[in-house]
Amino acid sequence: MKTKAAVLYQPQNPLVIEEVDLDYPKQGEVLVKIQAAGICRSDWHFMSGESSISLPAVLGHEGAGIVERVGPDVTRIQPGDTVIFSFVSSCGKCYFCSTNRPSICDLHMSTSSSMLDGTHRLHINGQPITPMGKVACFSQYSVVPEIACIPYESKVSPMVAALIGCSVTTGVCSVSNAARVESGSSVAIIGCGGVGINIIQGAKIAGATKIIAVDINNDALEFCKQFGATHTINASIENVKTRISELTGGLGPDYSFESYGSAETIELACEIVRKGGVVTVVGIAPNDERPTIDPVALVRQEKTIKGTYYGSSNVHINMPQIVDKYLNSELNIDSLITRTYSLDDINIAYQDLNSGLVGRGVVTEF
Ligand code: COD
Ligand code: ZN
Repeated sequence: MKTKAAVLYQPQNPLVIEEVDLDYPKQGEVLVKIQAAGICRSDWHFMSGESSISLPAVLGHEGAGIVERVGPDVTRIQPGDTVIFSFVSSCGKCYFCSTNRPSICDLHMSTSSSMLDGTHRLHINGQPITPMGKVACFSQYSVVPEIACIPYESKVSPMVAALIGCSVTTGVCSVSNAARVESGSSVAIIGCGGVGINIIQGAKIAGATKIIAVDINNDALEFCKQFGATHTINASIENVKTRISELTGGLGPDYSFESYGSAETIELACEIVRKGGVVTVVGIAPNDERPTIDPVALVRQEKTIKGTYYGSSNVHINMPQIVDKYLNSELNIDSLITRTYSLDDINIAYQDLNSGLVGRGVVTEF
C-alpha cells in the first residue's frame, strides 16, 4: 500500500512529504492509522545531525492511532483498538528485558534502523526506509510491532495519548523509576520543554516540596508554573548556582534533572546537586560533546550520576497508570498541547519548536 510520510533524506534539510511504499504487517505486527503525532526535540536531533540515524528515515516516535489490520500471530491487539505507541519494542527475552529493564532491550537497540526481524516495511523506489523507534508516526499509516502498542480507552483524545507515548512517560518515569524521588525533597530541572514539564509534574506527584525550573526562555518558565514549578531561574540572565544555593539553604537540591541534551547542561546538573544527591540525565547530547565532570567532587561529595532512557519505564505497566493519573486529574496533559499541525506543515512545526513556542505541538491531520 501507499502512505504519505515525512522523509528525512539529509540532516539540515527539510523533511520531504511524499508517498512511500508500506508493506502489510508481518508476523507479530499491526497496521495502524496514525491519529496524532507529537513534535519532540528527539526527532530534531536527527534532523539537525546532532544524533545519527540510518537514512532515509521516517521520524516521529510520540504517537497514537487506530489499528486497521493485524498480521499473523498477533494475540493482544485487534482491528479497531486505539493504541499508544512505545518507541522501544522490548523483546521480553534478552538479559535486560528479563531483569525488568525493557527500555534498554538488546534486540530493539541492535535493530535500531529496522523492524525487530531486521527487515523494513517502508520503502521508496525499492530502497529501505528506517522507521524511527519502529513506529515512524510522521506518516498516515505505520506498521509497528504488536509489542509497541499499548491499548487505551478511546475516551482519551489521540493527542493526549500521543503525548503519553513519549514526553509524559519519559518525564514522569524519570522521576519515579530512575531517580526515585522521595516525598519532601527538593528537585531542580534544567530544560523545561515538553519532557522537562513532565519531570516537574512527576516531581509534584512524588511529593517534592521544592521544584526549581531552570531554562533560558522566560515564556517556558512562566508556562511551567501551572504544572507545579515552585521557583524558576532564567539561566541566560541569572547565576544559576547562586540562585539554587539561596533557594536550598546553601545545600543544593536533593535531585537534579537534565532535560535539554548538552554537555553544558549536564555539567550544570552535576555541579548544583547537593552532596550525596542524585543527577538524572534524560537528554542526549550531540555526538561530539563530552561534559567535564570533576572526579574528585564526584567521590568526595558522594554524588550519583545516572542516565535514563524513556524514563526507565516499563511502558505496558506505566502507560496505563499514567492514563489513570490523567483521568484522575493528577496529570495535566491538556494544557501542554498548545498547537496543532497538518503533516504537510511538519517543517513549520519544528521551526516553532526551535523558536521557543511553549508547550507541545501535535500533528493531527495526515
Ligand atoms: N539551559 C536550560 N534550558 C535550556 C538550555 C540551557 N542551556 N538550552 C535550551 N533549553 C531549554 C529550551 O528553552 C526548552 O524549553 C527546553 O530546554 C527543551 O525543551 P523542548 O520542548 O525543545 O525539548 P523536549 O522536551 O521535546 O526534548 C528534550 C529531550 C531532552 C528529551 C531531547 O532533547 C533529547 O535529548 N532526546 C534524546 C533522549 C531520548 O531519546 N529520549 C527519549 C525520546 S524523547
Ligand atoms: Zn520524544
